[in-house]
Amino acid sequence: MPSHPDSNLHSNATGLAAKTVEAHSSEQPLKLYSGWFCPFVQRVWLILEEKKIPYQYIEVNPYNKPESLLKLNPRGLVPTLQYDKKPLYESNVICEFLEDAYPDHRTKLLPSDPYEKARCRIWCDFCTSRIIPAFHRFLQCQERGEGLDEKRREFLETLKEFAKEMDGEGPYFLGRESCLVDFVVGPWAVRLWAFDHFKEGGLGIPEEGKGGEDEMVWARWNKWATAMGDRKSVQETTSDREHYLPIYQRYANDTAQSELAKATRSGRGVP
Ligand SMILES: N[C@@H](CCC(=O)N[C@@H](CS)C(=O)NCC(=O)O)C(=O)O
Repeated sequence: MPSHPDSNLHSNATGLAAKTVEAHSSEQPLKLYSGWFCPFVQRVWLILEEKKIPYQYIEVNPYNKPESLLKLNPRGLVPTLQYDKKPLYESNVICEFLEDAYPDHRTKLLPSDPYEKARCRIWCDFCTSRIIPAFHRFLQCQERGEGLDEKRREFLETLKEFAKEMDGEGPYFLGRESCLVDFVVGPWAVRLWAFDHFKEGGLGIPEEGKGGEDEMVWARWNKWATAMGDRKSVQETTSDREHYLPIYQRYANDTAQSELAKATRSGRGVP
């Protein structure tokens, strides 16, 4: 079988993320099987860092799956967690698990009010079921002009819908304190540079003062995105941009179309 094109991607985290990896290289009962480049991993990684939970970081390439990963997760996806010698996977599930399993570790991720908690889960789901698919349809669009504009519009609509749900003041989704929703959506927000880099016309969020009737919504989005980009945990789990470039380059041209379709059908993500 031909090897997956991402099987030879850069082998390890770089920049500030490399320092975080280094700080978590010693043996711990809680193990994170990770790919440095993966936004689903970053969700979990952010929460481990935010909550200061002791963990061991183990870098694997999920496109060249080692036996150690397959033993824990037969689908061989990252993130995979080993907890008390037992496996756990699916980033959203792991994030909530960490909240439940380490109750004394603050930051608290979900409000105790049942309605607010459920509302947070709706917006976590919105990220997975609406924002991420629209992100990929836009990144992979091979058309130019109207075809590309339509995918851009569709993606920006999901961001606006999300921004309208945020607390008015912010900067985070629920207000002054960050919550699960911020960490579930954040990894894609800090990858938006890929559109300016690879797509004609760029990401297309209007500049300040040029948002027309959406001016306030974009101002709120920008406040949130800036707060996320500035957050220590986000910076310390992000590698140097030059190593993400070849991955997104591949997804932004047509060579990865069929992989994305296959991955989406089987519930897998792509970087
Ligand atoms: N639904 C999974 C998606 C995880 C995922 O797709 N990770 C990618 C890397 S970004 C992966 O492991 N891909 C390997 C493969 O597709 O075989 C989650 O939320 O954890």
